[in-house]
Amino acid sequence: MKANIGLIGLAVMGENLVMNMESKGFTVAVYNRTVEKVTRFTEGRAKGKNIIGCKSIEELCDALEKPRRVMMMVKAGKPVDELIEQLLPHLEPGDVIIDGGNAHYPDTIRRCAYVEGKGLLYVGTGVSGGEEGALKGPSMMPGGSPAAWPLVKDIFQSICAHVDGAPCCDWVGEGGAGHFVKMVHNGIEYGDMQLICEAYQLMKDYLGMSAAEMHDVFEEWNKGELDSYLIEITRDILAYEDADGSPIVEKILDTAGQKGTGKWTAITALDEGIPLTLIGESVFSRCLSAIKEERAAASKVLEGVTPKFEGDKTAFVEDIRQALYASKIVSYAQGYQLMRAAARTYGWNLNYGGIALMWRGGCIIRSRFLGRIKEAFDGNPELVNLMLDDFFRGELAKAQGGWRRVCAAAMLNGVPVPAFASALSYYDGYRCERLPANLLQAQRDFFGAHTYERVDRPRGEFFHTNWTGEGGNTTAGTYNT
Ligand code: NBP
Repeated sequence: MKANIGLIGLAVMGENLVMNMESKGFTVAVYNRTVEKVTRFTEGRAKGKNIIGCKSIEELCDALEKPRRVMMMVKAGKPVDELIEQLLPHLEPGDVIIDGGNAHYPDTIRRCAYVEGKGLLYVGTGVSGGEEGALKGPSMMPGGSPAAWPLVKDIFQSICAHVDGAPCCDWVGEGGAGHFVKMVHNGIEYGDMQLICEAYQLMKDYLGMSAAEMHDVFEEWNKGELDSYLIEITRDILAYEDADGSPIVEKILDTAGQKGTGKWTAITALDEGIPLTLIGESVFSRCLSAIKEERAAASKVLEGVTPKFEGDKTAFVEDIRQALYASKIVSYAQGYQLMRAAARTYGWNLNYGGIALMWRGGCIIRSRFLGRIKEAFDGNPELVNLMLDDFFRGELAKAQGGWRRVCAAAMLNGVPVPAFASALSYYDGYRCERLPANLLQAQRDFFGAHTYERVDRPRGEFFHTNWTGEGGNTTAGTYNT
């Protein structure tokens, strides 16, 4: 019997995806560079299952029904290029190569064109949800050669997570669109985590709350509009005790790691000219946390204030909830603006409501909130900014009082809230008809003859002032980068 799909890379994600596929009725052929892992798998967890162990890439390709579908679940980067080269001699036009790893989307754009040039099809799919997701149903974001979608749809939509019967997997778009959307997902994950951490720091350092008290707050929050996987695990983390009975969270060193997808999202935003401030601040916050020794030394010499809370604690906790909720709306609004800009750059026809649906289950940012985002984009696929949707506009209006009080109190009491504050500044900047960029343009024209447009003349006409009486009338080019 031929296998329905082949999978290369039997590490944590690959193994679990294979088990998931097999449990949905697919026969899977497997291969791993270190071949002993194939035997270990087929004689262990995969024993007695419809899983065919292969000792070489050639054997794997021979084991597959046609057109062949081969999925790579290996370390992102060079290994993927190497594997493509090893696969090509054993595949035929019409076969599909799938990369389910965390590839950077420009690599997927390049690989897709390369593989298509050889007459084959290519899919770069984001897979989110970690080990458990891979086994029980991940969120999947596939893009690449459109002709490949009908060939992989059945398998992908069988193994992915489902919410209310709908699969958390749909075709995202051409080329690198799938990996792009996965990258934005990861960036949003950075933002969601940072927002929760800021709420925690305010409750701990400003309100003086214990881990147990904070656990109760997160338990309450998880019953409302913030209901999400990350709020849920934060609730559980806060209740988790170390061997001595104290909360383990307080014993964990405060230096954050990162693998780079948040950084890629922020860099892409800079390249696209999109103010993705909240995710940017979340990446920088991890960088600031990483310089622990520098911070420890600075804490002894730099003047600040000692946080001092007076007032109604319960009311302030509600303000924090509002700040978190409003900032989260801003973060998703910014993330969607980035997707819209990239779609223009790369000619992708992204389905924004569908993307929210893909993220609603199986992945780290899964939440009730995403259902509302889907409704917003289904209602108006051309929505320019999520904050302008009637529902979210109303939610921001309701939350802004608490949000402003939290940011102000944090500033006055020396508690850092980069994500809350940058989100509020974005909100205020976005709703500001006249920003001070008129002065900025004057400065640019003053020192570099960069010219400016005037409010009393049509757009596109550029003017230069000889500010000092010494410059000539020669202007610089008016190009924008
Ligand atoms: P790893 O990212 O740790 O990769 C290990 C696998 O890559 C092993 O099977 C290894 O084979 C194989 N490999 C390497 Br390393 N270099 C290779 C090469 N040159 N040729 C062929 N195979 C090679 O595994 P993972 O954590 O399961 O993740 C797989 C992919 O999924 C990654 O891209 C990851 O970023 C992504 N991802 C991971 C998670 C997660 O929670 N872990 C979640 C979502 C996505 P070997 O056994 O011979 O060393």
